[in-house]
Amino acid sequence: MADFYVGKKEYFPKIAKIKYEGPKSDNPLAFKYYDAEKKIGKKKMKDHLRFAVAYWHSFCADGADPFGSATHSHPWITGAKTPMEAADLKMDAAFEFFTKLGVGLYCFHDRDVAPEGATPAESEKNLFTLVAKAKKLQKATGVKLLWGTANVFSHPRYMNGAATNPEFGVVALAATQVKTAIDATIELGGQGYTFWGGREGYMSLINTDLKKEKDHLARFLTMARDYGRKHGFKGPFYIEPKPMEPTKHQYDFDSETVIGFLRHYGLDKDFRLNIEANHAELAGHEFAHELETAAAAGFFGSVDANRGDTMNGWDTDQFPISYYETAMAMYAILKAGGFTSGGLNFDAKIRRNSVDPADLFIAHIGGMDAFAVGLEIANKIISDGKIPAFVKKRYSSFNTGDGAKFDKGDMTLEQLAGIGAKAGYGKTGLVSGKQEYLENILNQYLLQH
Ligand code: XLS
Ligand code: CA
Ligand code: CA
Repeated sequence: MADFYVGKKEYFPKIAKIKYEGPKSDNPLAFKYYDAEKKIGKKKMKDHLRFAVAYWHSFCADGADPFGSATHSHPWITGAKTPMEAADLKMDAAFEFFTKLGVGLYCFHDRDVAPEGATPAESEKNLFTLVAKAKKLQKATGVKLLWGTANVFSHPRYMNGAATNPEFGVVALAATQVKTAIDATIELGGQGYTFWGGREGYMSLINTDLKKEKDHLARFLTMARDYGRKHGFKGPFYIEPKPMEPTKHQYDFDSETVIGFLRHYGLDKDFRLNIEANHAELAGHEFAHELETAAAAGFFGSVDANRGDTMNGWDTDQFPISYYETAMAMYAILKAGGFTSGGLNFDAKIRRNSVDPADLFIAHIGGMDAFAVGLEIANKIISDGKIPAFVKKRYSSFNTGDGAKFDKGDMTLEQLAGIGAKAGYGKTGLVSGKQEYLENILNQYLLQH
């Protein structure tokens, strides 16, 4: 097998397989920190990080924004005569990219991979033509599908939502897509299936029956779960929280909201969360907060790795670069036991003015390096032990005696109050949280890395 895959045509002829060259390298097309085979604790870096490439941003998006048209002219799109031919070339380009970058996983929406046809049956046929090709390429390259999903938000018919649409006919058409996308995911051995509630929310309460819409969302997810399980899909279904954009309010607002929703509707066994850094920020949370919240409730699943811009309030989907943020995220992920069927999917896009073919590689290299550093620092936090030991000690009054009884739920409020009354005020509570001390330790790890 060649070092990388090339279809009928090589799309990135000037770029060879990306290698690890170490922190001193000044080659923009080399990893400085991501050393796939390096062992961190018990696992190799590549097995800890489980990177995936997002088909939509990397091979479909063209740099257009609300103020201007496309700036990225992809040869795999411009060189085709029909949408199906374009889809075929695009898949060659995608697998060339995955294998040159050395990423073992990818994610897609149905419509990223194949165009919509004139009827639902034709759309299904289109998708399965490309699924057959993907199956061959996965086999030839060893690249696997992290998760599949359906785009039930871009087409105008979904302007009022998909599963939460006030019109039954649209809900049924969304089902045709979701059913087929689940079939495609199963056919490709996809390790998960994601629901991002694109337009599952409202623009205004004045025209919305909120309770009905949430009930319908749960009904739809339950049907999808039952269908997947009946057809042999064993992986997790993911909900990807996002508080707003495109709707003013999205029902899957943040981790805590989604966990409550899943429990309320009895979906907590089959669904986990796919947490995106930029969406956390839009919800007013740190990325690590969303990860810890999911993990604490047993809902940690997968990650969409990117970042927003702290100066503005929209979903800029930039490539991650902050070591501080990746360190805190990887610390949360390691504490949660690491990834099982999830991974780090680069739901990130190069900027509108990043028009060199190499920019797509450079952006991913930076993101992979940022998470490699994050992993090293997180591992250092755990192996050095100062920070975890501090946190452990901070709660040590619950380890023995009355504290332990309280912790186990073995006490009434009267008993608890009695203990407080007997002890009196004294200096109880005046213990330093040492936040700055701990932050300085983390900075030391970062700089000594
Ligand atoms: C959009 C979402 C989307 C999902 C997949 O904001 O991030 O790309 O990840 O539908
Ligand atoms: Ca996402
Ligand atoms: Ca996003």
